[in-house]
Amino acid sequence: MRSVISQGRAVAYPLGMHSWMRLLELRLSRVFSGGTVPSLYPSVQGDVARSFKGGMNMNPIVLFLSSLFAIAITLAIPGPAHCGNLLINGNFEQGNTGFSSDYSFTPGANQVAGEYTVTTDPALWNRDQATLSYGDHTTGSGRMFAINGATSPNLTLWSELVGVAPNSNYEFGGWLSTWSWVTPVADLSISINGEVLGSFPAPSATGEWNTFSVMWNSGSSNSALLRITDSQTAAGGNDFAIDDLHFAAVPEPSTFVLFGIGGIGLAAYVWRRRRS
Ligand SMILES: [Ca+2]
Ligand SMILES: [Ca+2]
Repeated sequence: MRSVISQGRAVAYPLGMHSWMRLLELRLSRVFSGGTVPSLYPSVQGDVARSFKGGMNMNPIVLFLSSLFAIAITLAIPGPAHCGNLLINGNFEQGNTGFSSDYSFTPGANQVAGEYTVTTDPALWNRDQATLSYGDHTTGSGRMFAINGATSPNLTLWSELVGVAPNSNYEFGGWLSTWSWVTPVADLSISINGEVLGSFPAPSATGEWNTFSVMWNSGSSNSALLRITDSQTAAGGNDFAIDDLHFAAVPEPSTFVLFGIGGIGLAAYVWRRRRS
């Protein structure tokens, strides 16, 4: 055992529990103390300097092993914390697959509201003079989901059912553009399991890709029915495209902390090795 003296009290740590743990404890104790933390930045600087010095004075093998341990614990955390995009075809590069829609799939020329296609360029699908020619969001030459907004409200234009872990946080988002200079623009509504989580108007400028996203906690759910609707019902205008949809778990803050501790420890180990 060795002790670290800080702020007038001594704290004993087992060998191998290096000073980064002390820094974490200081930060968390202040966060949860409920009091204000005046002049936080100079305080953090001081703590980091002391902790870094403590880490440097450790046996490098112990520092290396404890860093690996922190990273291993992080990677071993069960659940969805390390999953990427859970959608099958969020970038639409596979074409008209992986999702459901109440709209009519119309791979030929579009002329009326309520139709969609998956295309590399809206101008290849809708030949109106008001339609802009431009590329998808993924690469500029890939595919996008192009929609001529329906006149019936709240039809599902895109949906997918995804399995989730209960009591976990997820982010659902994507990119949205307008392909006709005729107004009004579309107004997307995002819902999961019937709960509306956000509304996003399409860009007023044609051919620009704007991002949108919502956060969601799964609660007791084992699945998420992701749904995008358009609350704009105008036939003229209301022409838009979406691309690069993503639905992914949001890692817990504790995951970031553990991973950060491991990463910093490994960096300190490498630094120490180069100096010796
Ligand atoms: Ca794409
Ligand atoms: Ca239209």
